[in-house]
Amino acid sequence: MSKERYIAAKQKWAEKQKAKGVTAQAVASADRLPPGQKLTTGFPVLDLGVQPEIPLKDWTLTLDGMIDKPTTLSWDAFNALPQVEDVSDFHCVTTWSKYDCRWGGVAFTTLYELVAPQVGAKFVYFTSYDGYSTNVPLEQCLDDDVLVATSFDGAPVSREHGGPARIIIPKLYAWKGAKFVKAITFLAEDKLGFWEVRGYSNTADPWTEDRYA
Ligand SMILES: Nc1nc2c(c(=O)[nH]1)N[C@H]1C(S)=C(S)[C@@H](COP(=O)(O)O)O[C@H]1N2
Ligand SMILES: [Mo]
Repeated sequence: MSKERYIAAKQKWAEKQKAKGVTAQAVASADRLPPGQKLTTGFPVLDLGVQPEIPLKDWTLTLDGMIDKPTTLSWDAFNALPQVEDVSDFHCVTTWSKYDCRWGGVAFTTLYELVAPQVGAKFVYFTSYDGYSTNVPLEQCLDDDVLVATSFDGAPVSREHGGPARIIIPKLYAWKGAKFVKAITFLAEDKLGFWEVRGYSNTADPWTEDRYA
């Protein structure tokens, strides 16, 4: 992954923030809803039946694998990193979508810069405190709207929605975003996560109804 790619993502992020401020888009166009989805105004909770309770003093985020600077961040160290906010739509494979989710936290690109991935790193594997996991190509994690989110609508991400910290990748079905995230591992080869080994699509594109493999 090139330095240029990383810089381009950061630049795009800055331009976007400047253009829109932090306000949500006011009008939903008809094609904003991916095929087969229904808009919800609530916020359903999807989990494995466990909502782990992680006291902030015990919370850590480990970054490992094919990186030059492996690290484990405490809650304070994580929150000392530059903070961003992004408003995005959320699409669950079970056919509900939610518009204008205002997430705050640390941009994936910030972590990317911090850990210095090696050239051979092509995939990212996320591990969670509830035993969940999921996998995403590194390239897709470098888009400007990919966050490790610690806030939703200006308040801490609740335990049911994946607090203290969860991954947000708006362009993919939401199972690709690990709640209760504990580790981010950089890999040369793809490694299927929890749902991916259970028949969900590995690519998870809502716009092509890429739901199941
Ligand atoms: N750790 C963990 N992350 C997870 C899940 C899970 O069960 N455990 N479910 C996924 C699925 S299928 C969806 S749709 C979203 C749901 O997020 P929500 O509960 O905040 O709506 O989280 C994703 N991330
Ligand atoms: Mo989901």
